[in-house]
Amino acid sequence: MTTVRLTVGQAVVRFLAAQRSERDGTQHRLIGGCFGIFGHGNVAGLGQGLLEAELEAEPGGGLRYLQGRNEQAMVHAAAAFARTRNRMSTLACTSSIGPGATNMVTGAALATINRLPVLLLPGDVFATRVADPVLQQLEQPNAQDISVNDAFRPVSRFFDRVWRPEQLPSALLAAMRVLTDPAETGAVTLALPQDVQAEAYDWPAELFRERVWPIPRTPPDPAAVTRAAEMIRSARRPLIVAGGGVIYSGATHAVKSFADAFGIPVGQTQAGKGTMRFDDPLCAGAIGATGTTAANELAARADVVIGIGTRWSDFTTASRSLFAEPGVRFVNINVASFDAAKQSGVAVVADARAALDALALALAGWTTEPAHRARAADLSARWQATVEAAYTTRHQPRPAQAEVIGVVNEVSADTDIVLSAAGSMPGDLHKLWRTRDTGGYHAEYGYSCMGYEIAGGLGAKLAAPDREVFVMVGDGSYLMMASELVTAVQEGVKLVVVCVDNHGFASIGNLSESVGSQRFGTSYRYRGPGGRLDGGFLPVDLAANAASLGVYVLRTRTIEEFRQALVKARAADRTTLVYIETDPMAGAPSSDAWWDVPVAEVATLASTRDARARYEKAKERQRPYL
Ligand SMILES: Cc1ncc(C[n+]2csc(CCOP(=O)(O)OP(=O)(O)O)c2C)c(N)n1
Ligand SMILES: [Mg+2]
Repeated sequence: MTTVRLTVGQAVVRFLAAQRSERDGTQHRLIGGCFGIFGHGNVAGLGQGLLEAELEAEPGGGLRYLQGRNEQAMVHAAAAFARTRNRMSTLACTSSIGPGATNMVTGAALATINRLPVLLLPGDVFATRVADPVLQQLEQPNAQDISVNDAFRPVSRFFDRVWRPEQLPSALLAAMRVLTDPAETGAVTLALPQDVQAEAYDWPAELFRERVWPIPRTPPDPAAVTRAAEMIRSARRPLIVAGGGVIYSGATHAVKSFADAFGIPVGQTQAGKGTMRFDDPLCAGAIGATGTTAANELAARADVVIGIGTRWSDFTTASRSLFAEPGVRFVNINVASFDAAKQSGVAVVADARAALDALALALAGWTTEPAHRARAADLSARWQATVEAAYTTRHQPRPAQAEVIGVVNEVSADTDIVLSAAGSMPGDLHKLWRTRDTGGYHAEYGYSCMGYEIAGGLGAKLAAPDREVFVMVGDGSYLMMASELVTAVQEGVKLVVVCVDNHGFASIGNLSESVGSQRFGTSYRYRGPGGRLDGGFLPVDLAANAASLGVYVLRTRTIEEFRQALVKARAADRTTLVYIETDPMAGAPSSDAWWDVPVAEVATLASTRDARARYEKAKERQRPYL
């Protein structure tokens, strides 16, 4: 057997550079690069391996190193990269031990919830223990084989710790399998003790050959298709709910022809919003708590709901209050049996495109009544009028966020990407964004993690350099993590960042008010004379902050100024932040749907008691789907 003598760090890098994914006959590099922040836990291992690879690589080969500012942000960027590449490629992230590693835990949870592949390589404590406790080691007196990296276990789809070099091949192969399994994918964590990373071993040369990981289009069980077709044929007012699985499968055309052929309107979850053009007569737009009145009215009366690639989050089902028809039943097309079994649905465990093709054959000759299509088209047209009005309210003195969204929609080209994650922005975008292209809408709403926006924008742009990326970020999210602006500047990766400043956590302010908590603790104010946080607004200058990081900044006040600045930002050749203040009280049009946020059952405050009464009333509409 031919062997190659390399350290574990060098071997990991060489292995990752040789992995490919394949679907529908097209191959991709599986690992597009490696983000890293070095410390004693990885500088001499993976860090040294990445350096050698960079020095030895042919152009376009090796494993490109990207320098991060914050380990959490590196993982967000990797997740956004994977999402933009439809999970065919992702990035690796290497960190030191201790805080560098645990900074990645939040990113791991985000990736796993959103079913996005990311490869995490945290450094770990000494395997040999000779020098224990190493700097940053958390010692468990009762278990010496535990380190902080065990915190990755519950948030990863695969976790392994490589205590000995001999374990590396099996760890790497298992990691690639999970990254490329559409049903299992998520965060994959290989914890690498810092001494092991630098240790040499004679690896079989075979380990480093190019490997192709096929991403399957799992066909459905014919009996499941028959059951699903029977249920759909019995429907009079069916509705499709398209989730992220539609997009990852590349099934948007399949959904469109299925909807057209059988006359079934399509509501979309946050992850599924790229599925259909906004002006398609059967596109009912966003569904659920942040949905359109069109999709939500169709949902309220639907007798059969066909979920495709959705995990049925509470935002989608309006906390199980949305589907109100007494006999409503579900068909679930999903690669993961876990999701396919939800809502007591007929489970069709399969790739979305493969399942729709099979189901279309089984439904041949059937269609809904013309009145159903007409009603869907009518409701959607009415919602589009609502959107138009929200885009053009001309709210004074500061504009409404909906107007900002309208301008971004107007200035962006069809294939540009709009990206958001937390605050009022993703909900408003879900309702109001006029989707024109698959992949043009990127809201991270599985974890809805403040701080994802800029890091995610970086990942999306790295994955799609030919598309403009509009990062929509609130002041709260900006303050939580704007660090990757520096990485964007460093890499010459151009983002358009729209920073919407409403002086605090407006979304939570509104939520707080609705649960009777009077917007407590949600705006950015000084402590006032009475000892409460009700003084004047804080003098935070986020535009100056961005400029200090090397970003080109355009400050705007009116919506007209904003439009002009945005045109300029889109044409610019470097990362540009457009700053605008909006009115936190000017909300988007209502979805008429509910979201279950429990209200205090006893309270001295009248506002809370009133909210509790409303809450108890709303809960009456909630039901299990059994
Ligand atoms: C990491 C994290 N912490 C807390 C929350 C809860 N949360 C959701 S939105 C929000 C406020 C966001 O403020 P901002 O970015 O200014 O957006 P706005 O609500 O003002 O639109 C908070 C605190 C969260 N989603 N993520
Ligand atoms: Mg805000």
